[in-house]
Amino acid sequence: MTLKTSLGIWALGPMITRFVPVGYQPQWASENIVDKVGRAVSGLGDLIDDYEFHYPQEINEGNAEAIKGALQGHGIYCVATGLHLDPMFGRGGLISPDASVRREAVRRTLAAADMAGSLRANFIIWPGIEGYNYPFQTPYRESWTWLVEGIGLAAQRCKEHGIKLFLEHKNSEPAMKILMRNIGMTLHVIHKLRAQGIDNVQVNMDWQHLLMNGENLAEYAAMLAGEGLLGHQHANSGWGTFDDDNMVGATAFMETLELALELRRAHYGDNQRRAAGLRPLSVHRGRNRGRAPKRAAVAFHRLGCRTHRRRRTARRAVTKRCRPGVRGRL
Ligand SMILES: [Mn+2]
Repeated sequence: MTLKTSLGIWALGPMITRFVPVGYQPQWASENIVDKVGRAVSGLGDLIDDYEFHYPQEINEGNAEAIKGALQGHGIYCVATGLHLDPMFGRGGLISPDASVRREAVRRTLAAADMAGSLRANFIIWPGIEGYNYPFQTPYRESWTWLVEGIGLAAQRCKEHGIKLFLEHKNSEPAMKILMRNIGMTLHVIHKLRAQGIDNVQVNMDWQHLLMNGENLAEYAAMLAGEGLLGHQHANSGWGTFDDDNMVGATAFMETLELALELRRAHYGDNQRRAAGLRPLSVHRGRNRGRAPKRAAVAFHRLGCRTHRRRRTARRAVTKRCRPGVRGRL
């Protein structure tokens, strides 16, 4: 199994909560994204293979080249949609009842898919702002239609680029009731798109998003693998029903251990590598960590590999074979 890691660059932010809106590490609030990438790469070295960015807040047409330089040979595995980061979409983007807002959400989502395509990265839609906060707020029937339509357009654009679309579900926050809130609703969207002939969509399991739903990690990894839908992984953990985004296995350790076993049974890294020549596993750092937890998180999912040494050897081989343009630091 050839697992690779990627890090969501947003984890190196100011650690904002609604009680401390400047963040617990306010010194990073105004940090330039290129400097942030440099800080990540110099601090993490070969613990992390590749990186992930939101479009357009973190990566966009204006800074992509500078970011690539700062990555010093590390790749960009995924670009994620950033509608939830813009106040314009506070009442939904793809499902906004305002047609002009909806059009802008679709335009940006397709631009994000184009950015991913231009980088040979995959595209993640976590539709966290596509939901509602109150009863009687939402025309549910139309909202669901718009959601499936919008995701379908994005999937089609990804298909034209030859990349995958990963769908990531979560039940709440920032929208209190997110439409695509569990694994079943994610499969509903995927099957609606399959019926239209769109088959480049897989599930991005964000582990705490499953745990906070009471969804068992290993069961769904195995089920998705059986359907050819086991996509990218966002690895993290949490205490209960909130998205703590803690480091991997800090809680729910046994469930996470069982997941590691199922990923191995599914030949997870091998499948990914054959399918896309890219890296399947991401480690998200949440709010409360320093160097040691990062190392622990990375060490954890090496459990899925026979030895770290073999992994590194295999990784070098893959890099040489698949990505001759990448500097040979891996
Ligand atoms: Mn995630």
